[in-house]
Amino acid sequence: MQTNQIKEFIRAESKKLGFCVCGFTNAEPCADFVRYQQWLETDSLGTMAYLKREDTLAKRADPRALLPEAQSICVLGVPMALRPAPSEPEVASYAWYADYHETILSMAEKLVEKVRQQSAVSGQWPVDSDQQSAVSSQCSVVSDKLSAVSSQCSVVSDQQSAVSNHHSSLLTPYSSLPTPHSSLLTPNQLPDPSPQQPVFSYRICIDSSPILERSLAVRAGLGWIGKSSMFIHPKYGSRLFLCEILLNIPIEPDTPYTKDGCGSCLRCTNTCPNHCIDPESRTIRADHCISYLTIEHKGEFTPEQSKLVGTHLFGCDECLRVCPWNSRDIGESPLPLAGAVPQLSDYDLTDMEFKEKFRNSPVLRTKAKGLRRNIEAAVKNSNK
Ligand code: B12
Ligand code: SF4
Ligand code: SF4
Repeated sequence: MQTNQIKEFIRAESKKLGFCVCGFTNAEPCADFVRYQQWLETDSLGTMAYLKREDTLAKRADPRALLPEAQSICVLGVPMALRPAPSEPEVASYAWYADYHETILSMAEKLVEKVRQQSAVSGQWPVDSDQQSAVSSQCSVVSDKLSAVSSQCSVVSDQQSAVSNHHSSLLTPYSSLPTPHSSLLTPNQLPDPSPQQPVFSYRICIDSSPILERSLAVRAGLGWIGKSSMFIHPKYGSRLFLCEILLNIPIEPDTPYTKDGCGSCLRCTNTCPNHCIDPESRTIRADHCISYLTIEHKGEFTPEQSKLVGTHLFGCDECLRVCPWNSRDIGESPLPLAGAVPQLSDYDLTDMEFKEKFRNSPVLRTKAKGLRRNIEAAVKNSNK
C-alpha cells in the first residue's frame, strides 16, 4: 500500500470511529520545545513537578524518544460540546463525559487495528503476526493499575510519568513486540525486529504522555495555538481533545498550519478570573489556573488559593466559553456521558462511595479528599 493510500485509509477510518479531525506530521524533534522550556522558566508549575523531569523533557523534545522507530505521527481530535450554560457550582464540560483518556484510547486502538489489518491484507509494510497482536492487546495499560498489569504484560514504558501524570493518566506502551518478554525493558532495550520481518509498531498518546500535543496538532496542519494557549481548529474551535498515534510507517506529512485566527481578540485574556493568560507567549500561569487548582494541585489550599478557585468544583471552561471560535454548533460529542457530575452534596461521600459514584469519570483524579477541598472553597466563596 502506498503511503498516501494509508493516509487516506486512516483518515476515512478515523471518521467512522468518531474522530472529527485527522492530520499527519513526521516524528522529527519539536521546534516548539524551546517555548516549553521558556514556560518552565516562569516557574508556575505548582505541584506538577513531573512536567520538568529530565527523562520526560527528552521525550517532549523528540517524539522518537517515545518510539525510536517512529516515522510518522497521526494527530487526531475528538469533539467535546461545551455544556450550554455554566452549572452552579461550576464543573468543566469535559467532566460531564466519561473519562476521555479511556474512551479515546479505545477508539485509537480500534483505528490501529484497522491499519494493522489493512497493512497485512495489502501484503506490504508493515508485516503483521498473530503473536504481536496478542501481545499488544495485553499491553493497553491503565496507569493506576500499572503494577498489576506490569506483571502480566511485563513491558513498562514511561511508568514513572504515567503514575505521576496529568488528569487521570493512561499509558499505552510499546504495542507490538516480536516476542513476549519476561523482564522489564526500557525502550532502548527492545529487541530490533529482524530486517526480513519488519514489525508494525505504534504508540498512542492521550494527554498523559510526555509529548507536545498542541504543537504537533499545529504541525499536522489542523489549526493554531490561541492566546488562551488552547489549540484551536477553524471548525471545532478549542472544543477538542487531542490524541496522537506514533507509527513506524512513513506517511507524507500535511502542511503545518500557519494562519492565526486570534487577530486582535483578547476575550480569553480579559475573562480569565485569575489573569493567568499571557497573550504574548500564548501560555498560562498554571499555578493560578482554576483547572490546575481544582484538578492537579496536591494538598490543601492556602487562603489565597482557596479564593482563586471561585465557585468552581472541578476544572474551568471560562477561556473556552468566551472564545468566538467556540460559538458554532458542532453537535454532540461521540464520547459517552459520565455516570455522575460533582455537586456540593458530594462533600459527605466516603472514599468508597466517591470511587463508586465517579468510577468512569475524570473526577476520580482529585480523589475524595480533593473534591471535598474544592467544595469547601466553593461554598466559602459563594457565601461572600
Ligand atoms: C499540563 C497541562 C495542563 C495544565 C497547564 C495548561 C497549559 N496551558 O499549559 C493545566 C492543569 C492548567 C491544564 C488545564 C487545562 N487543560 Co490541560 N494539559 C496539560 C498537558 C498535560 C501538558 C500541557 C503543557 O505541556 N503545557 C505547557 C505549555 C507551554 O505547552 P503547550 O500547552 O503544549 O503549549 C505549546 C504551544 O502552545 C506552543 N506555542 C506556544 N506559543 C505558540 C505560538 C505559536 C505561533 C505556535 C505555533 C505555537 C506556540 O508551544 C508550547 C510548547 O509546545 C496537555 C497534554 C499534553 N501532553 O500536551 C493537556 C491539554 C493541553 N489540556 C487540555 C485541556 C482540555 C485542558 C482544560 C481545557 C481542562 C479544563 N476544562 O479544565 C484546561 C485549559 C486551560 C488552558 N487555558 O490551557 C487539552 C487541550 C486541547 C486543546 N484543544 O488545546 C490537552 C491537549 C489534553 C488533550 N489530550 O486533549 N492542562
Ligand atoms: S481555565 Fe480558567 S483559570 Fe485557567 S486560564 Fe482558562 S479561564 Fe483562566
Ligand atoms: S478568545 Fe480570542 S484571543 Fe482567546 S483564543 Fe479565542 S480567538 Fe484567540
